[in-house]
Amino acid sequence: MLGGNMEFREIAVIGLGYIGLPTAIMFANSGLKVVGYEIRKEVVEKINAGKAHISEPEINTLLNRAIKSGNLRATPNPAEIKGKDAYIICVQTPLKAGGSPDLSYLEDAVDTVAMSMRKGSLVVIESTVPPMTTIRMAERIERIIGMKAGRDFYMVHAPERVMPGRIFKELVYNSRIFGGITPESAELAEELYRAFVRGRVFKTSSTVSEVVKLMENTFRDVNIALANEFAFLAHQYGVNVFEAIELANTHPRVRIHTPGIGVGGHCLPKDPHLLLWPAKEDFGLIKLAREINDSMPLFTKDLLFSALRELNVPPEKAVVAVLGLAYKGNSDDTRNSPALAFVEAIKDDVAEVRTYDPFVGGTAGNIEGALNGADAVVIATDHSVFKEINWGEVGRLMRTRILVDGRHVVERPPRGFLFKGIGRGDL
Ligand code: SAJ
Repeated sequence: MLGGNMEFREIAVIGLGYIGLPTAIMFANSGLKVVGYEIRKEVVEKINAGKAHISEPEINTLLNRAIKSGNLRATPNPAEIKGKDAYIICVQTPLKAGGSPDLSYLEDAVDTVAMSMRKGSLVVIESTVPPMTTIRMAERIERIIGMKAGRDFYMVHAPERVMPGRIFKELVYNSRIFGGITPESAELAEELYRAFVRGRVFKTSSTVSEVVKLMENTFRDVNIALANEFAFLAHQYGVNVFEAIELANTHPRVRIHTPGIGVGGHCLPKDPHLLLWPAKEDFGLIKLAREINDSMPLFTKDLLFSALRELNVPPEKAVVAVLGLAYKGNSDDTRNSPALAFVEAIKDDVAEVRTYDPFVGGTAGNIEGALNGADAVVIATDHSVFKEINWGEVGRLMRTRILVDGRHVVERPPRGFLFKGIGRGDL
């Protein structure tokens, strides 16, 4: 059945990662028949066994429900996604070494969809992409199957906006933007997503929707860079930047973000580059913000080394424990993590680096294992458990008691420690 009031019964989700899997689960638990297409065979096996390969609150319960209902199954076989009412593409769009977008995953996914879809199918791109990409992908499908976009099939950009840690709530209650290559495509997307979306829906063109998504993350990245510059100034003026930010944020029109060891994840470090990529001229502010945020692991290194100097610990003899490798608190996600960049920045200049992260495998078994005999401990991720550390107790295990806080986890410097913190110019 073509055009409006289309019934979406059977759909396919392409790419079962941090966005694709929760999205597939939501549609399946809303009564649609969902085939999840994923090239990683080991991920497919885990999912069909009801085990998620990513950590997110509620995910295993909701995945099991979807699998048990028979509404969701995963497959690495493209033959199993033929003739679906809709295809939702949730593949990664990383950057290449030089900073240009790598759209190869997206192009592969679009080609697979083109070879699988039928007349009247709706194709949704949830991946974050440079402006005008959805139109280019529609043209790509037209070239492959000779059907006309907007007449024989529909296409929309539907950016995800969810925050890891509360994905399932935000999938339902966040407002959504549907950018269609035609208004009808956007209408159809609303019909499809109303299966579980309760938030407000806004419809626009695909290029506006692409730009909006990139603006959202760039806005956050630039504001974090500003907060980091305030932290630099706080060290010069001898003030506690967090006290100053708290007070400034009491102003009705001020919302200063939180300075820290850096900006990680799959989105903020990359999206400003996607926004600027097709642009015809240079845009300094957005680029400078990226440079400032990328410099924060080195700023943290300077804090550490100034503490080692103060206590006459030669860096090349120093044992440094790093708490947290994930890019943000209570997550297992280490993509573009500033904590990893920090470890990389110090590892050749100190005697030993030990890491401890309760969410990430391959680190010390417990905090005691990381701190035993260490000269310095650096907090690189704001996991909630780190707020509970009894510094008096664990400090006794250390050779030298240096504490560097890269994530404003420690409110009051513990006694007996030389304490340094990003933005803590008051100490
Ligand atoms: N960070 C700071 N200071 C802050 C806020 C964050 O240093 O004030 C750091 C975090 O520690 C982390 C990085 O920035 O390393 C990014 O964390 P985040 O919590 O800002 O965002 P993500 O990447 O987990 O999710 C963002 C969200 N975008 C916005 O809030 C505008 C989310 O809504 C998007 O869906 C997601 O990007 C995405 O996938 O695009």
